[in-house]
Amino acid sequence: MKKTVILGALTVAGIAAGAASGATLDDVKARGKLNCGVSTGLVGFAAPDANGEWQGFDVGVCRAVAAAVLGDPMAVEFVPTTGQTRFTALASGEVDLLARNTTWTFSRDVDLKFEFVGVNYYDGQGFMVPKELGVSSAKELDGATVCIQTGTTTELNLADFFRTNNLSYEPVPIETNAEAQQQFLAGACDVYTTDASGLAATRATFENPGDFVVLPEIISKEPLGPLVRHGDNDWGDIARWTLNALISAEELGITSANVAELAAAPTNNPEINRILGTEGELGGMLGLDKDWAKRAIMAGGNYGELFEKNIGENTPIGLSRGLNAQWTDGGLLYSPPFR
Ligand SMILES: N[C@@H](CCC(=O)N[C@@H](CS)C(=O)NCC(=O)O)C(=O)O
Repeated sequence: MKKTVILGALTVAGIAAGAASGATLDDVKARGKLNCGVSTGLVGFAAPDANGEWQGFDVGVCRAVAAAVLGDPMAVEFVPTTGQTRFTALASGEVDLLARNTTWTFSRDVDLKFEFVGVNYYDGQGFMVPKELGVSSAKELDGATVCIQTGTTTELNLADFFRTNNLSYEPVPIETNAEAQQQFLAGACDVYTTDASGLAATRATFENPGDFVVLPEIISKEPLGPLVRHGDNDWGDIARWTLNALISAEELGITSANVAELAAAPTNNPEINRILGTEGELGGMLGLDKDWAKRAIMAGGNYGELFEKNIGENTPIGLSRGLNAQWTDGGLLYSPPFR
C-alpha cells in the first residue's frame, strides 16, 4: 500500500518535470481556450446545468481567469477530474489550472510540485449520517462503514481521527461524489465523510435532506484553492492575482454591476484605480492589458457575488460565510495589496 502511494507520487512528479514549464500563457492564448480541471460534478462548486453549461463557485474561478487572459469568460474547456486523476491532469499539461475543491497541503506543493495560488474556500472535514442512526457525535461511530473518496485528504484524515480516538471503521472506497451519494443513500455505508462544503452540496441534492444530519465535529483544516504546476511563475501570478482581484473587489465594493462605471475613469480610491487599470501598469506587469481585472470581475462578480450565487445562504446549499468572510468582517479572506 505504502509502495503504491510513493510510486504514485513519483509518477506525477515525473510527468510534472516533463511538462512544458513557462509559457502557459502563450499556450492558452494560442489555443484560445483555458483548459480548466474541475470535479466530475459537485453542485454549487462545479457541475453542468440542465443545458450542459458548467456552473459553480470553482467554475467561477476558471471563468474569471479566462476573462482576464482571453477576454471571454466562456472560453473555457472544462475537464472533469476525480480525486485520483486531477493531479495527473495538471502535471501532464492536460489542464492549465485546477479549480476543484483541492486542499493545499505540504506534499501536494513540495512533493507533487504544484503551486496553490491562494484559497477560495476555507473548509474542514465533516461527517454526515442518516438521522435514523441516532448518532450525535463522530465519536459514536465505532465500527461504522464509511464512504470515502479515494486520492483525497479525506481518506488520510479519517484514518488519523479514528486512530486518535481509538475507534475502528470499515472504509467503503468510492471514486466520485455521485457514486458516494448513490452508495450512501443505498445504505452501503453508515457515514459519508468529506469536506463540510461537499457534504452541504451533496445533501442539498437529496430528495429528503432533513433525513440526514451533519455531525458537529470538523476534524481537519481543508484550505481549498486553485493550483498550477511548479515552474511557470508568470502563469501562477496570473491565477493568483485574478483570485486576489475578486477578493479585493468585494472588500473595495467593486461589483459586477458597478465595475464598468468604476473603470470608466479614475475614482478617488487609488487601489480601485490600480485594479481596474485607470492608474498604474499592473496589467502590463502580468503580461495582460489594463482591463484584465475588470473583465475577471465582470465574468461572475466579485468573490462575495460568486459565493452568494453559487453556495450562499440563499441557495439550496446554504453555506454561511464563516471563515470565508472578509478579514474586515472577522473572516480569513485577505488579499495582499494591489500596488
Ligand atoms: N479537499 C479534499 C477532498 C476533495 C474531493 O475530492 N471532494 C469530493 C467530495 S466533496 C469531490 O469534490 N467530489 C467531486 C467529484 O467526485 O467529482 C482533497 O483535496 O483531497
